[in-house]
Formats: sequence, C-alpha cells, structure tokens
Amino acid sequence: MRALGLLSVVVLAACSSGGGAASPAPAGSAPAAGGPVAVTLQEWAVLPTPASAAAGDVTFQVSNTGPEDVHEFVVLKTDLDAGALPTDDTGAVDEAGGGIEVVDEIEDIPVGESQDLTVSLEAGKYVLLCNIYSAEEQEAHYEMGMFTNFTVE
Ligand SMILES: [Cu+2]
Repeated sequence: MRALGLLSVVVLAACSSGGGAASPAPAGSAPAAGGPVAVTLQEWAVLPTPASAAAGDVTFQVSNTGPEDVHEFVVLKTDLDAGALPTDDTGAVDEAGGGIEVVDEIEDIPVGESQDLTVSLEAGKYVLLCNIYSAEEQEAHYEMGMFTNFTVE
C-alpha cells in the first residue's frame, strides 16, 4: 500500500511539472485546468465557460451568437471590476485608460462565426468584453452589458 501511495505522488508531480506549450493534451482526455475556455458573445453578454483558467497559455474559443450584431472579444488585465472600467464619451471602454492593460483581442466576429485566441496569462484578475461602439445605433456594447470578470489562478 505504501509503495502505491508513493507512486501516485510521483505521477502527480510529473504531470504538474510537465510540459509547457510543446505537449498537446492527449486526445479524449477530460477538459481540465488548462483546457480551452468557450466564450459566447451575444446581445448583451459575454459568457465564458468556465469563468476561470489556470495560468499559462489559455485558448478562448469565441462564438458570436448575435442574433444581429457583429461583436469583438477583448482580454484586459485589470484589478478593476468589469463594470467599473474607465470609459470615453460614447460609453465605450477607454483602452488606454488607467488601471487596465489590453492583453489581446479578436476584432469584428460576424454573427454565427467562431474564432480562437490563445494568450499567455499570468495569475490575476482579468475582464473579457466587447468594446464595439455603433455610431448608427449609438450603442456602446460595454454599456449594454457585454463584459464579465475572469480569473486566472
Ligand atoms: Cu458587442
């Protein structure tokens, strides 16, 4: 029994210390920490599943389900709450504003389409949002509710 216990400890250690980007997850393995994050963009929400990820390379699989508007996907590193970001006159987030740092983004995802974005994230607090402003409709998608907090552990 004792030997078995030791063995499992060794196996766990080997798994957690392994890898980096060069080792793809084995096919058929259950999604775990480090798996992709599915994100739905819609009027008016940003819905990540799960709402957190392990530090390292994180892949967001982003789908715009509309039903009508083009959306974008922005990853911000910030300690601010998702609903309290600095905004400009239109109500869109000021991406050069204090306390936020743009990590990366996917611009203009048409309704019904999906795109992936892989970014290297350290542990901390993040915000995922759509920062489109439609002059025609005078709608800042951020103001309409397209934001959410996201945690990297
Ligand atoms: Cu949007």
